Amino acid sequence: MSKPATAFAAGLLLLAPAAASAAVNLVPIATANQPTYITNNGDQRLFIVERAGRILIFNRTTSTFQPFPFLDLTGKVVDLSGERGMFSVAFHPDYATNGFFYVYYTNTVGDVTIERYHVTSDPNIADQNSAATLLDIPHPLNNHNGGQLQVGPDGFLYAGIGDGGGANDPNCFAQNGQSLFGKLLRLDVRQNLNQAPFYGIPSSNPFLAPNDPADQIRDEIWALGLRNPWRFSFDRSNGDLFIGDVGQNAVEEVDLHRAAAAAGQNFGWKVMEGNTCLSMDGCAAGTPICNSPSFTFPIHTYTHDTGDCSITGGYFYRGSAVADLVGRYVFGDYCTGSIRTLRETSPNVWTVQPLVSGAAFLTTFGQDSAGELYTAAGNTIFKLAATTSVAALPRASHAPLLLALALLALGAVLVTRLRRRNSIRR
Ligand SMILES: [Ca+2]
Ligand SMILES: [Ca+2]
Repeated sequence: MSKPATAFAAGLLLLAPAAASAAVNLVPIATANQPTYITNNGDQRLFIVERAGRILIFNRTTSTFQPFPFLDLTGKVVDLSGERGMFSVAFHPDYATNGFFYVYYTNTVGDVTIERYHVTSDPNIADQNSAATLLDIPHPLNNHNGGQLQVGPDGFLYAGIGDGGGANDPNCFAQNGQSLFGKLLRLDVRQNLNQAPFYGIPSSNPFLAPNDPADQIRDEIWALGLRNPWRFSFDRSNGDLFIGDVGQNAVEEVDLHRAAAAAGQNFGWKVMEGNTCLSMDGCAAGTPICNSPSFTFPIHTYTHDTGDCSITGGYFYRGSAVADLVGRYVFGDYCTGSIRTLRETSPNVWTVQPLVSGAAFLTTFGQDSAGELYTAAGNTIFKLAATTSVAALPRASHAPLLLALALLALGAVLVTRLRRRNSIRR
């Protein structure tokens, strides 16, 4: 059950910046039940997706949740085995006039499902019965479900699909153009608004005929060669697309698809894990080999050597409240909760910097309408804030209260960690 954030709203310092890093704090603002995503629709509301199938609305101004979920699909998302659940929501580019939005979840038999719903006359309540299915992709294994939806600056709906699960992509789906697994899809949701499949193919998609005359690659595909793109996002300023692609056993990576780059990029999985040659087992003849120049290589990799295990991609910061984040891509690791930034210190050279030693089970980042960033770890939602906001707290007169709140918060985090040991590790 989600709770209003009264206990956390004081801007309590819980997690301190890592040594020699930027001045940023994670300020707890709310709790929810296994939040998997945080986003906005251009106003004060944060839309918080819970893994079990609810979308909650949290008002940033009042620091309270709406009393009822925006959407409750808990009846449709009943299988939470492995990494299954509901993962994101995105709003139609014409939402203001048509009220359509999209959700991505695994259904009762594990199929990757992308559906459209409609808001009611109450802007805080969606019509539960307005479902229209865009894609239903059978997915027998319960890991690598992908899960990100984003509307790009071009107004198209992008969806990140995992490689189909198991380990090491045994069927080489991510390199198979006839499979939607291991791909980034780009759909025109302004086409077929009132008829199945409720999307069309953008005329500029790279594998639409005549670019793909033998139709070897499905028309929906925008990019190939991803393992489990657990969070991708567009730089809201220039449209560059950053992808956090989860690795197998050794290497996590950040990929960049610049707005000006040619469409149809191949990010290399499973031929490569990061910059390492991995395997061609199960791949069809003609699949590019390791280090092929046809691959797009990551702008950053990191290993599991120090406890990190699974990247959680974030956002390129375009807010204003945290000066030290300006001009940086912010991302984290699910296991350690460490949050880091990447900055392009010279053309095509990206420099990593530790930002904050965060809380484990870091599932997602989110962005509000002003471009400020949030993250979720365990059941707690944090705002990334400048340290000055904490320094301004009335420490002297409220020190006992703050200490009590800190102990409560710490206890909640520890309980959360224990409960979530086996939940949605990717
Ligand atoms: Ca095609
Ligand atoms: Ca790759």
